[in-house]
Amino acid sequence: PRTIRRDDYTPPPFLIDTVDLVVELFADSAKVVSRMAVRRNPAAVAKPADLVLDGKKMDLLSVSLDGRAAAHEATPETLAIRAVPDRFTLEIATRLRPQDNAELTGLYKSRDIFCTQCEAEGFRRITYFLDRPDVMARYTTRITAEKSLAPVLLSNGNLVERGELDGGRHFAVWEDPFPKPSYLFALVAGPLDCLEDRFTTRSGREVTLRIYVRPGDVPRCDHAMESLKKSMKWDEDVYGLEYDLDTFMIVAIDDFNMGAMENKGLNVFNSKLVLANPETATDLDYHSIEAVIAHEYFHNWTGNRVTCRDWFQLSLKEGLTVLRDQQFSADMGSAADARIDDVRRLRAAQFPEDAGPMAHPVRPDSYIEINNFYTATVYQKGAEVVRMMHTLLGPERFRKGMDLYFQRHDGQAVTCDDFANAMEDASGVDLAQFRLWYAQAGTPDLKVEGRYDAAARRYTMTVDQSLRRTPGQPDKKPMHIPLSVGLLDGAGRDLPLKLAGEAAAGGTTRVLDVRNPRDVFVFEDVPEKPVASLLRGFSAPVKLQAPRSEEELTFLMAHDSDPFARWEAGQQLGARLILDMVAARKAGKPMVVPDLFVDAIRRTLDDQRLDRSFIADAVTLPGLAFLGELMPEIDIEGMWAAQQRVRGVLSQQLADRWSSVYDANHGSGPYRFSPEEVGRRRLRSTALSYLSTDKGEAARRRAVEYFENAKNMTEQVAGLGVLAELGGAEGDAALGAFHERWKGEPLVLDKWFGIQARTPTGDTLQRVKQLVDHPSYDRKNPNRVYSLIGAFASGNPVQFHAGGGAGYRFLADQVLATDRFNPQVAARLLAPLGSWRRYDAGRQTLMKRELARIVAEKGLSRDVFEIASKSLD
Ligand code: B3K
Ligand code: ZN
Repeated sequence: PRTIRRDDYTPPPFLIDTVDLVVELFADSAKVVSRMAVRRNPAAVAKPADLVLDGKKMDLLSVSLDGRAAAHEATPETLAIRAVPDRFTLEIATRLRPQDNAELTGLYKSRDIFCTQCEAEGFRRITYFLDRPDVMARYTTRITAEKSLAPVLLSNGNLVERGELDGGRHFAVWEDPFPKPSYLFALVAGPLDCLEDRFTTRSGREVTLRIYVRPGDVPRCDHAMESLKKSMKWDEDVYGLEYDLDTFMIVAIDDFNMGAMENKGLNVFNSKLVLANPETATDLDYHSIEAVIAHEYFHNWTGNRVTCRDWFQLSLKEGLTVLRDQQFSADMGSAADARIDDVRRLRAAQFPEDAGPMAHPVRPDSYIEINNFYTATVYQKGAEVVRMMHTLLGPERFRKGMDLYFQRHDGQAVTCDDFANAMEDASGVDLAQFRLWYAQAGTPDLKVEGRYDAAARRYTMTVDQSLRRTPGQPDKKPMHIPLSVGLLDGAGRDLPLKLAGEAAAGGTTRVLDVRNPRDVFVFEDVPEKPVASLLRGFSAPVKLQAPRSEEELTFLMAHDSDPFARWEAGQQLGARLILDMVAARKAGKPMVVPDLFVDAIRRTLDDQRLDRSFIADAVTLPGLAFLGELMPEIDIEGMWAAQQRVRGVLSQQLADRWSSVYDANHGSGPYRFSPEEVGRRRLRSTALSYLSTDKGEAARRRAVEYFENAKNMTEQVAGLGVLAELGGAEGDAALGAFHERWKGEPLVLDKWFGIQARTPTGDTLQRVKQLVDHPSYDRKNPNRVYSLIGAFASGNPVQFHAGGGAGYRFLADQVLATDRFNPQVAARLLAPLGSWRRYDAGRQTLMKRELARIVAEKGLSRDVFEIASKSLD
């Protein structure tokens, strides 16, 4: 397979100004006629005689140029039109078989609904085209179908005509006034009901909002609709951005490779990110729906109005839009929780990626298959990069930068550099060195040491940065890192900060510009030896090392005014003692949990000033993915044993606290998705899980009671998770009852599969293998596959890495089987095998063996080949 390189970019030799599509849908095929106005691109470097279009997996029916037959030649992935004039109309007819399209890109069928997924390169499976984001055209789409099969016909833009045809067929014509790249094209047709609402923009434009779902699901759309309206309002209030069409539509689809897609005016969503009611959706589902609806809506400006020049610039739209959805979520609930959530996710998914074989810059330099680069690095780290600009510029200048970006680039396909230029020009802040964040892969290590000079009343902070090599990038340059810090006095109060050379103190939180391998910052007029609060708000995506005593960390846990840093102090302390215990265990010594940690957790539980969500966050131990990143060689059994020991000790020594938290947070009244109620439920289920660690009779009884009395899906799932881990008769009974009750609800059944796949105890692999053969399992449905195979391989490290390689073999078999029909899903499943370098020699051999077996397979997709072969490099 061919490697595509960023440096090879050249502007397209031709442009397409308009596309008129006629799509005729039938029970077993679709016919597409595309009529395009094509002209040579004046900005092109080369002037080729032929027009070469992208296209694959279709039957070509006819080609005509300006109404006459045209000389052409098709290969499996291209169509060349010979010796074309400077300006012409091209008409191409193709036939497709959507019902056989199990890749779920291009035009496919999800049960009885026709739908499309074109990002990144799916449009070329619908018709031959210049399928690249810098070719922007105005689309008109005429859809015809039998009325009884597809009563609803949708595409981008505004509905301009509809009517009846002979033979029980009907048609609809949609016109999108905004030029767009082909990846934003969408078409949906089928039996759908809709929830309708309205939104008036701040300039008075009336927008009709519609959410289309399968008949019967309309009552589960209210939360999605509320989320949409909040998003529209928020984008006006915070960024001054208004919606620009008369209708905004969302369609929920059951078979979807990822979360959702921001097609212009017609977002297509995985139904799990639309449908919700308290009986079937958890708090986490409610939260994800709100966040993803916002994310896709925000793309209308960051992605659609201003799009990417090429796919290497993917983070231009994704990093920026993730930052925007994070800001939105912070405004909708607790900002502290939201930030903790962002960081947890970054550390669990992106840090390992940055340390593994697929490590790549936020703006990658090369790829074999672009679908493999919809990664935590492009999305989550990309968002951190934009957030750092926000930190360096401050909110006002950042907003000016955004305004300038839209003013300059509305209607264009641009680069990450164009974005940084707008930020720089609007603010006057020099971002030259900062741009390295787009170019250099890897997570910087930051070492911070402080020294207090009592006589001089001076506190000196020495900051060392380093960046390890990553694939293809042996030598790294120092980065520009915004390091947000504060200093606390002995009573835990923030001290006013004055840096050497400043006339007066300014503020109690300062952002230090770290730019060199070593930087030294001197604070003056410091009255006493302070405790430093470092990386407040997680001001940069780095790994921080600071020699702080356990007492200092517990002090910060109790006093830091920055909620993120306060939570982080607890995580650092927890991680440190777990890692100490892992080392002790390895040396055959006892694992001891220091009282100081138990006391700190007790104080957190007793602290009346803290809200419940924060307490739940603060008493949750660091996860295995995060801990693993801190170890030179990941010791899964050791981490698990240590983590369980800490849980056990906290469970015993704070038993009275967990009980009272459990009892006090019972709750009453109907389900509400509010920060307070979500926090209450979270804290209560956290207490339940601590109360269940001893697996005793009382614990079992309590968990059964909790599960049986659950008043909503959040409680049911929490109870079921605890019972599944407890195992035994209670576990089996609960799983049986849950299945019996929910076997008709696919989204709920996904949770049933997922909980079993994630159970860290018992013979989980055996169970997962049996579940693959369960009548409710569907290997073609991505949600189902992720909830079983994905949850086991990525969400259950203890079991995945147990059993002498049986888990690895199982995963490889599943990847190969899935790759035959859905390469994107197969490639995503594969990722955990890539981390083999991080384990002991025995596991390395076993993991590599499976990767080698995959690479050796004939007919492998580009997707799986790229990940498997790079993982072995
Ligand atoms: N832009 C889409 C992702 C498309 C993935 C293609 N493999 C959803 C999003 O990030 O908003
Ligand atoms: Zn996105």
